[in-house]
Amino acid sequence: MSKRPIIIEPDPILRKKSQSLENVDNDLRKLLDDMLETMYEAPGIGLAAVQIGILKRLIVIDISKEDQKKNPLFLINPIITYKSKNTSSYEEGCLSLPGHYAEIERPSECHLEFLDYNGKKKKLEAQGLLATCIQHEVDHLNGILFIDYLSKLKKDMIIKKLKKNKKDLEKIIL
Ligand code: GNR
Ligand code: NI
Repeated sequence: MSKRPIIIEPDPILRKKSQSLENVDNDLRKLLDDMLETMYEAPGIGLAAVQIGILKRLIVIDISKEDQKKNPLFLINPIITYKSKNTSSYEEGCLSLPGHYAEIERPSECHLEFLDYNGKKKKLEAQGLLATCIQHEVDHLNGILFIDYLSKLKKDMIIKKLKKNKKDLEKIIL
């Protein structure tokens, strides 16, 4: 397994739509293993392949607490088949928006169909943090970030700060 660099906003790759997978083979599983290591190292509770620059419909999630047994979830070609009318709000973060957090309201429950690590078709009914995380990650596959749900003013302010961080970093490297 190897850790890969995470792409930070603003970057046009994060706005592209990811493509479905045709089959699940060992190369794909190697990529999923790299995604999981990258997520654990970050650390984060979810990661979409686009965040390491790969436009494929792949997600890894693990919402287990630090003192709990790891519980990785691999989602290939996920499709949300149901979103509840009820909503709930969580303070969201994103590894592609380091240092920025915001309360985001989303359906509190969702149902999902996907292929698992072995390419087997699975269904999942999610609530709470898992439902929020799944929706955040599926958004990534469609080029959507959580800041897209904020006012234009708040969103522009966050993008401006991230841009400045990138510029300042360039100066240090050059
Ligand atoms: O690590 C993460 N935490 C998080 C918290 C609330 C809602 C969603 C998330 S996902 C995020 C990691 C990430 O950027 N995934 O794309
Ligand atoms: Ni994210």
